[in-house]
Amino acid sequence: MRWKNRPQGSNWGDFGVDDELGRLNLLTPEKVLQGVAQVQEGRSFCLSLPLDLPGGNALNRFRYPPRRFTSGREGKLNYNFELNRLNPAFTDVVSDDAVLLFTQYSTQWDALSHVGGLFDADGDGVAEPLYYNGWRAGPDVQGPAGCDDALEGVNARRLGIEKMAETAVSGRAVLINLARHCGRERVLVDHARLMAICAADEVVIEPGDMVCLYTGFADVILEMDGKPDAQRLASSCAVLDGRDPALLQWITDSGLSVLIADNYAVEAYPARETEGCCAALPLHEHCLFKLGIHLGELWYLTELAEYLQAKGRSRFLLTAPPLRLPGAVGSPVTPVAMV
Ligand code: UVW
Repeated sequence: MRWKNRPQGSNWGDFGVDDELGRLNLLTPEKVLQGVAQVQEGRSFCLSLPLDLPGGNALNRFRYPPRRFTSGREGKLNYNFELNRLNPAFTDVVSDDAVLLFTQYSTQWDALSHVGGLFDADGDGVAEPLYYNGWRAGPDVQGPAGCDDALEGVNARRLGIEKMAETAVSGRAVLINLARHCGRERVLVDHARLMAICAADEVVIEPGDMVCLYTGFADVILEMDGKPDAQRLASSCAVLDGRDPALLQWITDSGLSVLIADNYAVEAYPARETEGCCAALPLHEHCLFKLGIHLGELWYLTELAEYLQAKGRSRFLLTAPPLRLPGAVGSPVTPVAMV
């Protein structure tokens, strides 16, 4: 057993001592069938931004846009490469490329190895760095040996994003349209506000549902056309109040399987100031660390939200596997909604 004590409010061990899927365990075949039942018109929506947005690194100074490049071939580049260089009889022209991609730059999933916490799980009086279900920073989520090694050697041996990909991430999803009620101002949405919006729009969430929050933030990004204004981004659109205990308890009690938004971090970041020692990202701590709830961020939900509003609906079929990229702590994703 890796731990004696589990964090208060966590579900560590409930899905098995060695579980790496968390609440994805609730995305059962029954939830897939419930999702399929939502497909009535045969329309599909792409829920990803172009992956070179937001543009620059104004949103997060440690994350850079994708860089594409190619390799050399026979003294030329392997791009628009004419195969008649190999054999004069060949008529083919080929291009290959590679990409250097920050897995959390644009539309993304956070793996459960993305955010952990300091917690004394072995009861020795000293808090250790841990992730969901007590998997350990170091042996299980391996960091580089030193700063010079930062480009190599990072490897989530446990809780890597490939575990999520292997489930295929498909089932019924529910959209909550925060933008319709909150507009484009930066609004902190707490439990009371969220429940009032769900009641007004007759949105019902059942265990295993994937929950999507439409705030309009991705529309602001698109309007900035690759040249984001950091101040405007910081003051735009709704964010969840991760410091509201009632909201966190609702996430626990609702049984939602994953939580998704079109904004930067689902929750307000930085979170409201509070006294004492605490997580800077309280909703990340609650979801990724305590409950094993994957977070989707910077999704593009606009056209789907407009469609659902026009039809008086909130539910749809969602298929959204990340890349099956072993050991990664996040992944770009091209989610597909069907209605
Ligand atoms: C932040 O870094 C604020 O959020 P995330 O890593 O989930 O994008």
